[in-house]
Amino acid sequence: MLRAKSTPTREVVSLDGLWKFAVRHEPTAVEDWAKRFDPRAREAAVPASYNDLFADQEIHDHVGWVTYQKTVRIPAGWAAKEVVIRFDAATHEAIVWADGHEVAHHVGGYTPFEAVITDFARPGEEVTITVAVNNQLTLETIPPGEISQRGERRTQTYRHDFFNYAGLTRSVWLCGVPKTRIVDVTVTTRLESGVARIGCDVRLSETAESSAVQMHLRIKDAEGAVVATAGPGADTLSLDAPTLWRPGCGYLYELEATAMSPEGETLDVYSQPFGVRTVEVRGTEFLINGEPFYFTGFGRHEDLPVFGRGHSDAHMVHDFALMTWMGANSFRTSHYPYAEDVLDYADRAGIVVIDESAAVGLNTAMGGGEFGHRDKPTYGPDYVTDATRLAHEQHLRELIARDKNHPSVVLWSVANEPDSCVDGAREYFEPIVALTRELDPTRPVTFAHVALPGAGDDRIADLFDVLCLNRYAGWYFLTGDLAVAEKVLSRDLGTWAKNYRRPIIMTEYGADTVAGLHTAPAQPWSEEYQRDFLETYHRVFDSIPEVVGEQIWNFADFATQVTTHRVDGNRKGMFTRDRKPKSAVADVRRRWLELKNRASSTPTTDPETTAEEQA
Ligand code: BDP
Repeated sequence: MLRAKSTPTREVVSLDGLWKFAVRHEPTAVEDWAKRFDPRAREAAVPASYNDLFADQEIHDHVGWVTYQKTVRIPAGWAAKEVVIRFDAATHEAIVWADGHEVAHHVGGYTPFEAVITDFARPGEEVTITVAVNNQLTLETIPPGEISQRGERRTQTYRHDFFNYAGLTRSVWLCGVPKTRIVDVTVTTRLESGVARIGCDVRLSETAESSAVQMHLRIKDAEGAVVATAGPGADTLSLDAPTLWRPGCGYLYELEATAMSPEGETLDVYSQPFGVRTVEVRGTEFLINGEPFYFTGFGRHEDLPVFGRGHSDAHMVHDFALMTWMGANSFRTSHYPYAEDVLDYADRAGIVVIDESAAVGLNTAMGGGEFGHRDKPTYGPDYVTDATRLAHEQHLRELIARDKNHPSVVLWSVANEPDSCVDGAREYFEPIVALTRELDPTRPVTFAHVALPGAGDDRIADLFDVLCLNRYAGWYFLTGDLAVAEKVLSRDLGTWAKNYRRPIIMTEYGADTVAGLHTAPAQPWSEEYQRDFLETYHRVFDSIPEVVGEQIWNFADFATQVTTHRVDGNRKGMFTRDRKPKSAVADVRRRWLELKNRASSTPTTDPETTAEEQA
């Protein structure tokens, strides 16, 4: 789905700001909420999760529907436009009404959706938008969860280890767009003998005019100079000696598509940024532009005080600045698709992204980040069913449609820590992987593997291109015993390397660390232990050539559901929740800057030669 943006033919109005907000208790019929505007309702900020905005336990813990309302004036000049409202995300389910008429219903808390509201949008006049948002997770949602009743109270349980923040967590846009318009653009790039072939698939809305539309394409370089053009009928453009998108140097071109009527009238213009780069898994190497790439960085969360999972440009800029300062070159969008603003920014910053779906918690042996006792089988009528898989597939469709054009995205992660060693796992994941490859044949596919089953027990890893492993020896087990943990980790990684002959990225490793807690000798929870823990893991990585990346869990401390093993959230951050560095930052920074220097002084393979070799 295209981003909301202004172009010569499109106008956008941001609906971010304060919206009237109310917590709803069923069984009121949901559509009744849209019938009246309550001027006395409290106000909530958008974008933000609503949970931490108020000092109100009931709102913080609410399970079910809330409503947001805003009255907006349609710009007077939009008479000839189609009016579309676009939600960058509503977590997890949303129903939208325009002046009481239902215009959209969407399930999936981290992908965008839009609705045409032209019939209710009179230029120069006001329209009231009501959005009901439901935060419930069920066995038919991704991620899954379960609802139960505790006396009068409805409660939500889920097996993933981050707080179920909800609401209008990303921007909302009102767009005035042409009726005959571009609705989708897919850019693919290929390198052949020093020339980049740019495949452009531009889709139009279906109107009486669209079959006669002529599409004109041109590519501008980063300075805005036109470097390639194509007339109607062409869907491939060429760039001689293109400047490549590289880790650390996010060079972007822009594809400008202009839809024209046969009479030469401009109907719509849309510009899509893209980068020219190759990604390939070859043997045990992960290659970007034909050069071996070693991932350094973090698993992260969209998690902030007050905002919850709400997007904030200021915090995004700051987080990227801290990551770059540390020498990180990558992160994983653990454990859901992040705001599109974040991927746009990663494209420009040259930061490499492992793009993860929201499929987390598909594992009854896990609960809130801890290994529990499996209370029921994961795959079967009581937990992950066909309905869960269908929701997962729909989510992947929306994720890949949204993120396919980002050069920063080099790898899809279809799930975090699913149950992979039991009956049903292979049957579940075979179609999931096949669908991902069909939706995007240009990127490799992975999943993040939980520590529980050993290399011998896993039933799905061979379906994937890259092994992403999450490990906690020395924390959840062998707690405090890093000497033995080192041996166990080394044996574990060595076995995976030998059995699978694929690149390994350590996508999680870390120890909860309370900032300011110091002990001698190093004890779990102290800053000294975090430092020793990471140093131990790094020694092991350096001894196993198949390890092509390390992403520490986590970039910053984050909010979780309340349990007895979390004190004010998960404390495995290298930074506190308000982004103060813990002691280990200095050591890791030294290591990553050194790895970076080593990589930039290593002679590199010519990416064009590599592309030719592949062909
Ligand atoms: C892993 C999960 C991650 C948790 C982490 C932890 O992938 O979401 O937060 O453990 O326990 O199992 O800190």
